[in-house]
Amino acid sequence: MTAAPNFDAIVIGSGMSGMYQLYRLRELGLTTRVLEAGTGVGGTWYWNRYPGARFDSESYSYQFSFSKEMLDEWDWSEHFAGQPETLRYLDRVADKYDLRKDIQFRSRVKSAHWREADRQWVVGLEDGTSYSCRFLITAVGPLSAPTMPNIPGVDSFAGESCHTARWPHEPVSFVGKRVAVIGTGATGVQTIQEVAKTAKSLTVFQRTPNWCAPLLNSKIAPAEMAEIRANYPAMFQRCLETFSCFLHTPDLRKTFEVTDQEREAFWEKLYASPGFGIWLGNFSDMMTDRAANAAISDFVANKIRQRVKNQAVAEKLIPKNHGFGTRRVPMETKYFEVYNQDNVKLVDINETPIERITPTGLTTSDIEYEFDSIVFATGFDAITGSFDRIDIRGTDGQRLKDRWSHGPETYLGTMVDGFPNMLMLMGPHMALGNIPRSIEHNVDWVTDLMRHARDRKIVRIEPTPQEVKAWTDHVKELGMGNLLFEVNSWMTGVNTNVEGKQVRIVNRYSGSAPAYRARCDAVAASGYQELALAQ
Ligand code: NA7
Repeated sequence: MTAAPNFDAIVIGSGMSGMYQLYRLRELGLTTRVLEAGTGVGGTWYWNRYPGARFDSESYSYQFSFSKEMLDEWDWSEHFAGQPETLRYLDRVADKYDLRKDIQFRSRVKSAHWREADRQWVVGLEDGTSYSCRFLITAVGPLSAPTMPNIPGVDSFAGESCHTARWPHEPVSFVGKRVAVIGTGATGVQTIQEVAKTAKSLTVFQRTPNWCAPLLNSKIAPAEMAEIRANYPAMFQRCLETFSCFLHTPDLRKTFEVTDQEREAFWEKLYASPGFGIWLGNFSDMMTDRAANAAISDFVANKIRQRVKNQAVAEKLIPKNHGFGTRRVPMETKYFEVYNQDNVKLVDINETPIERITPTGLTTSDIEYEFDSIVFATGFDAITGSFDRIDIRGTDGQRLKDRWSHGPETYLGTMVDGFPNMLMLMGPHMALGNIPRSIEHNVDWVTDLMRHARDRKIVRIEPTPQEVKAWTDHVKELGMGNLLFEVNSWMTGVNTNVEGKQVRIVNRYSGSAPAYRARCDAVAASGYQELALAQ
C-alpha cells in the first residue's frame, strides 16, 4: 500500500491554467501528467470554435505574461482577437515549451478517489485506465461543461445541429440555409451577428434578452503593435492593480455626484469606447445602488431603441427583469442592427414557448418551424459543473458533488477540507475577472505550495474545516449588496437545464483581485499555518 504514485501531480485539463501549471511544475522537477479530453491544448479556445467566437478582453491583456520571449515574439492582429488566432497563440506556447510531451490527449477523467492509506489520488479515465498521483490539480475551467436545453425532443432533429462549445473542427457554412439559434448570452450574440451575414434565414429564440454593448474591435497595425509591446510592463502592472485585472476599473465617482450633462457625456464616451469599459469602468455605485443601476439601464435601453428600427422588436431586446451589468454583458458588433435585416426574425419564447424540437425543426405554441441547422448557444453548467461531472471522492468516500449540493465550500477557492492534496485552479470562490491574470497568480501560488511541500517532504495537505468555513462565509459576505447576486445567471449558479441548480448561490469571489492576492500571499508568507501539513 505504500508504493510510489505514478506521478507527483496530475493536472486535469490543458487550457490556459493547465498549460501554465505544467510549465511551473516542471521547473520544480515534479513528475507531472496532464490529462485532457480534447485532441489539442487551449481549453475554452479549443472547444469554442463557433462562428464569431472572439475575445471581449483586449488581446494583449489576456495573453500569458510569464514568458518575455513569447511576449516579444507574438504579434496580435486585432484588439479583440478571434478564436482561431487565440488558439494559434496557445498552440505556439505549447510548441515553444514542448508542453505536449506531458499532456495525454483524448483522456477524459471520469473519477478521482482519495486513498488515505498511501495518501494518493487514483484518477480514472473514461477508457478504464487509471493513474495514481500525490497531488491532484484541477484545471477544468469555470465554463467548460456545456448544457443542452431541456426541451422535449432535443435529440430528434435530423438536420445539422451543434452546441457552440462542441463546434466541429471543419468549417460550417450557413450560406443559403434556414438557421435557428437558441440562446442569447455572450455566445449567442457573437454567433447570431456572424450567422446573419450568410444564412438564408435566421430565427433567434430568445428567453431573456441581455444588456449588450459595442465591442468596437479594430486591427492592430505593426507600428501600433510595437507601441503596445513597449508598454507591456506598465500594462501588466495596471492589470495587477485594477479591481478584476482588466485594463478597465470602476470610476471612483458615484452616478449622481456629477451633473446630468457630465453623466451623459461620460456614458456616451464609454459607449463609444472599445471593450468592457461601460461595464467595468463605469461609476463605482453602478452595481450596488438601484437608482444608479436604473439610470445606466435607461441610457443603454435608449441606445437599443435608436439602433433597432422596429420598436416592438427593440422592446423585446431590452431586458426588463434585470439591470445593466448584473449579468455578464455580451460585447457586440452590430448585433442590434441584425434585427433590421429582412432575413432575421426574433422569437420571444416567453410569449410563444418552444414546445418541442422535431426532426425537421421545432414547434412553438403558435408555429411549426422548419430549419436546416439549429445552433444551441445554451451555455454551461458553470463553475461547479465541470467538477460535478467527475466522480470526485475525498476522505471516507465523501463525494465533492454532495459536499457542494448547497453551493461550494472552499479555502481560498483552491482547496476543500476532506479532499486532501486536491488543488483547484480557477475553482469556485475565485476571482474570475481577466482570467489569465488570475490564472497566473493562482498557478504561482499553488506552485509555491508544491515547492514548500517538496522541500519539507510533505505528502498531505488539507485545509481545516474552520478555515474553509471562514473563507466561504467571507465570500458570501462580499456578495451582499451586489445586485449581480440578485439575478439568475451562470454567475449565480442558476441553470434551468440542470437538476438541482435552480437556486441562486454565491459561487465566485466578488472582492477585488488585489485583496484576494494579498490574502493568499499572506498565507504563503506565514508558512501556510492555516493548513494541516503532514510528512
Ligand atoms: P449563457 O450566458 O448562460 O447564455 C445561455 C443562453 O441560452 C441564455 O440566453 C439562456 O436563456 C438560453 N437558454 C438556456 N437554456 C435554455 C432553454 N432551455 N430554452 C431556451 N433558452 C435557453 O451562456 P453563454 O455560452 O452565452 O456564455 C457563457 C459565458 O461564457 C459568457 O458569459 C462568457 O463569459 C463566456 P436565459 O438567460 O437562461 O433565460
